[in-house]
Amino acid sequence: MRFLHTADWHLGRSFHGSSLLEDQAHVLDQLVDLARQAQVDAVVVAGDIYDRALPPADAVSLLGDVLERLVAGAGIPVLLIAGNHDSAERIGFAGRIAERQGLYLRGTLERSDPVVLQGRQGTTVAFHPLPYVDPAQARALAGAPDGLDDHAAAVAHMLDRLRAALPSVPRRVLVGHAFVAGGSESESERPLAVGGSGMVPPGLFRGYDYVALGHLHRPQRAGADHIRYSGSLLKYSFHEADHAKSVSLVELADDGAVTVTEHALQPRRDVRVVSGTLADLLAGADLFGRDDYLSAHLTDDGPVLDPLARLRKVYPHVMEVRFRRNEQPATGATPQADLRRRDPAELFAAFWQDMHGSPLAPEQAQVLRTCAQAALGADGQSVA
Ligand SMILES: [Mn+2]
Repeated sequence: MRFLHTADWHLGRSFHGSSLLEDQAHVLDQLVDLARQAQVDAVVVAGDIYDRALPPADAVSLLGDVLERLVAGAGIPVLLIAGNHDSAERIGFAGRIAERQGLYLRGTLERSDPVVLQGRQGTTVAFHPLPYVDPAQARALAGAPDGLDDHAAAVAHMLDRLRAALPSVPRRVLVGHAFVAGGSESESERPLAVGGSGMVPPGLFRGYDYVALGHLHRPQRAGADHIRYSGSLLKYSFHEADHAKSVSLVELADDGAVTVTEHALQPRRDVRVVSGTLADLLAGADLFGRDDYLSAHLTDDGPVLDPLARLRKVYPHVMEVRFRRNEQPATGATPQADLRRRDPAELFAAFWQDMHGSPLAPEQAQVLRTCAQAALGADGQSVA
């Protein structure tokens, strides 16, 4: 059995106010091509299909188009589950009808029957869909025991339900959306629990040959080599600039042996952090990939006028500007007490020293004294 494991598409997401739909369509084209060329037996999408419960219409159209190409066009079964960003009911809409065509949509937690698929090489695999488990929804299920207070207890209960519905199939894959302990977080994930981690221990997943996870946006293992996150489709924050986004091609042999190959996705525009003085960047210091989504970290010491608009003339997709000088640790030169009694020019000089790590130049100090005297009356009180 050979299948593609992907997750966290977040269709309809925007990046610093700019729609990513074309970027998402661009990498989904690659995913469809890979599924066809590798002749996979299935594609599993482990949640966070959309970025929000009520996705924009063009995001719904994109998903419809991709599913049509995979399921109807290439005859590849697709299994989708809801993540914490999705509306469980909307993802599962018309699921029992779609299943007849090879499209398996699992949103809410009621159903526990697996999706049993036959590989081209003959291996039969039971895929267990485990959409994002909200503890309150798990408690509301018929027959739920007491004590489903956190994610670990709720997921453990849901896995018991799935195992109870197990057919006599030797190979099993779990498709889930959860924060499994041992994984590392990124900035663009929405935390699952307020005031707690929402984590579940990897030991809960015993008995599965492979666990196809969604939620964490960096491709990674979680506690064991066969318990894995495929990572998101794209970099959804500048903190992910160093991630290599990919989809996982999973080969599951008759004897349960698993081989995973990560296939890189080539984004339409990369997400990068560039740094230098404004003059250097405007002069084209980083022209390679000038169309990428950029976070510009300016290293200028002096004042910089309207840097975002000026940078955009060279780099059309600069999304933010930061100043490296603001990131210096305070030197402690600014006096903490009796600020009202200090001379404003002296106070500013101390503040400058604190921010820059070097004193004001004599001519700067002179300009400052002149300004302070103009702003303050002869008696030292403000005239403004
Ligand atoms: Mn996500």
